[in-house]
Amino acid sequence: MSTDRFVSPDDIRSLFAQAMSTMYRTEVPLYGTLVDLVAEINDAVLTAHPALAEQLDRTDERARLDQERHGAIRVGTAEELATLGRLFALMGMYPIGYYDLSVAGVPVHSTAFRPRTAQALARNPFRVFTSLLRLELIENAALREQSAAILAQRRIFTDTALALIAQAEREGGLDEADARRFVIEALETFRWHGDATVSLDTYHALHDAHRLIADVVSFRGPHINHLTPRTLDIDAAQDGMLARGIDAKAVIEGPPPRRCPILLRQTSFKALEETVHFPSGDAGDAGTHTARFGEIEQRGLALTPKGRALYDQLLAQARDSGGAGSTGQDYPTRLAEAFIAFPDDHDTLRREGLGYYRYALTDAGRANPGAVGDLPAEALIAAGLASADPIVYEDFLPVSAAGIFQSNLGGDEQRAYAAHANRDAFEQALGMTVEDEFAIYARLQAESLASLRSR
Ligand code: OOG
Ligand code: NI
Repeated sequence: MSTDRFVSPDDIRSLFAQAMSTMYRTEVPLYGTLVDLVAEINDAVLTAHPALAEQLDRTDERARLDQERHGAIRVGTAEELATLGRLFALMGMYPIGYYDLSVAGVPVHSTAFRPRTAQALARNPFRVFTSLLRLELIENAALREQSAAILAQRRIFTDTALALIAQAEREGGLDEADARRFVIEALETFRWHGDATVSLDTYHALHDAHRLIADVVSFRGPHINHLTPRTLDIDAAQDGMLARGIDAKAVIEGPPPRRCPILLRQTSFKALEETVHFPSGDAGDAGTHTARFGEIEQRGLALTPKGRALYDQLLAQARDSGGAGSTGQDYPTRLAEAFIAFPDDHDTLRREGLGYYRYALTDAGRANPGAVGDLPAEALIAAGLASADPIVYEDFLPVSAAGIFQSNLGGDEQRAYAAHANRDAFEQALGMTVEDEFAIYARLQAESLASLRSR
């Protein structure tokens, strides 16, 4: 049976990412400024560092760089989350990783929907950080019930989107015309609504319980709250934002600047205060809401569990020293000092098993299969017969995500919930299990090692 009549999920994802970017540029013009800034910086970095440009060519990251984005949304019910899971599956995006943000005072738990094979990631790595509101963490029972009742009323997907999802599941895909319709219909779920569904009084009550609850419960849909282009130099991006007078977050989240970038570094501009219409009284009320922002990220080496444990330990050390968390003028210094203990050259990172690498034969290796034989990878690298390039981190960091949430909730609210990780409940709501990110990186590395011998 031929499946040619169906558009590949990778193509649907690319179309969707492009459509989302175009929509958000119109909705939040400052996001367009960030995209332009990042394009300028990336051009300059690639010109100044030909070796990096070659590495990105080898790892298929260069072509995707201009298109690369992540976004984030927050939903209110299990049904919404489960339907999103089905919608993203049509675009080849699957739930990877479980993030408990209650520890950071944000009443949600989350996953990232993203592609997971080397080929799909090379085509377009679009990812959406997706959070589910945890009503059970609201203390006020009446407010909890009111929120649940409001959420039960809303329909965040169009009828056509739902019909196309069901059709694709039944038939195994979407043809070109249906794929285009699906992208247009799916986009509706992520659109901003300037009119709330609750009265201004209700909005204030929700807001007093937690700003994020108001954000999820008061609107017709889970508006995309930011989109993030990927830069090759986040320090330059941060300087560029400040130079343009953009109200950037005070500190860059994640590891300090390094020669060999690891994991993820992020900065953002603070959420905009937007006018919202509330349907109270006869004419309604005007109010404001802060939710939508823009972010820039720099991605580096994906760490193994061993490397990640070291990262978590050093980050905690930097944040705890002086008891000042990530605030305080001296935080960048504390961070840099703590991370002296994290090796910063790829040979050491690789040999100590701290990160994942993609192995490939060099021209010399391809020309000389006899010499390659069964030699271990490290011996091939030493002999110039193979290369090892960092596998890029495709996921998120809970401490950083909490910092991004906090700086964008408007105000400096800090609320503590005890740790409430509940992966089982999240998976049950989603109707799928979330995949382990490390298993995916390990598989990508193993595939590349196998390819050294497949001749
Ligand atoms: C998500 C914040 C997390 C990131 O890049 O860590 C995030 C949100 O505010 O909904 O996007
Ligand atoms: Ni983000």
